[in-house]
Amino acid sequence: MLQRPPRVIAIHDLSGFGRCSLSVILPVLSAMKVQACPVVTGVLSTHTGGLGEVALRDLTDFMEPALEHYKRLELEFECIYSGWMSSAEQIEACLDYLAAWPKALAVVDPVMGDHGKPYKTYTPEMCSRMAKLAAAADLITPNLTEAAILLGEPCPTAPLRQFEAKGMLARLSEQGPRLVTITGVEMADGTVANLGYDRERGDYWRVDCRYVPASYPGTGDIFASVLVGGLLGGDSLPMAIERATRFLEVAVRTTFSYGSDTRYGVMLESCLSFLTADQVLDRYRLL
Ligand code: PXL
Repeated sequence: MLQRPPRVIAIHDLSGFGRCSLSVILPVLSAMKVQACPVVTGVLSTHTGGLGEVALRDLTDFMEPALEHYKRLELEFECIYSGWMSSAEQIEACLDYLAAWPKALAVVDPVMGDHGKPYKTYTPEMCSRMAKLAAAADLITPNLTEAAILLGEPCPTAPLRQFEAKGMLARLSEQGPRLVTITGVEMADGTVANLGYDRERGDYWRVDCRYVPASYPGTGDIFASVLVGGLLGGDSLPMAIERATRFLEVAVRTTFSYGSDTRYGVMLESCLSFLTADQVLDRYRLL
């Protein structure tokens, strides 16, 4: 038995304003009793989603020396969890982190885009390297846009039927990861769902989301962080997906009720205590 909280290397950017990446990942993992050790890929004034010209410091040259230091310290980590990258070389450097702790749960959130298109700073080269990194992961957590980019397919514009959703999950898993989730999938039955697939068990899962007519940056980061915290705390995959979905519902609905500027992200500060409350997780179902 571990005599300390599980430890995660979190390889993400730090955006000062807009509630995404490490600004939300660190509080979520801490609240879930997981020690998050950030390796910062870049420092930004804000996220790149509609707040104008950002100030950005790329930290590609920080990643390798930080890795070497952790190796010298012979630190153990139970999980390596990566997200937004500021250069193609950084995506490559993540592979060195995965290789250094081969037994750690390798979680790649292939942050590349949303709403059918790549983010401003993501070049085609970065997207193809991200596909290589995703192939080396145990678990990937794309949204529907990122899932399509990883598969080299056009982003679906129509709601997905059950067999189409299962096909996407299976094709993503064939690229390497044993566990796959896809967030924010509009299903043909009229609901938006977060989906999961466990290749070893052969099980497909869905957790339906209560609809809110607004979309906020950082929700993918929160989803993946709660998923990581849940899995490291002993959740099954569908339980962890439901935990993340329920938490985001509270955060999104709270924020929506205040009518805040969507670009400012969700009001995590007001909702964090929901993460530590006991919950009955029984609303996941087979896809
Ligand atoms: O939430 C994903 C994300 C992370 N980091 C930065 C971003 C975004 C999405 O826009 O711009 C800098």
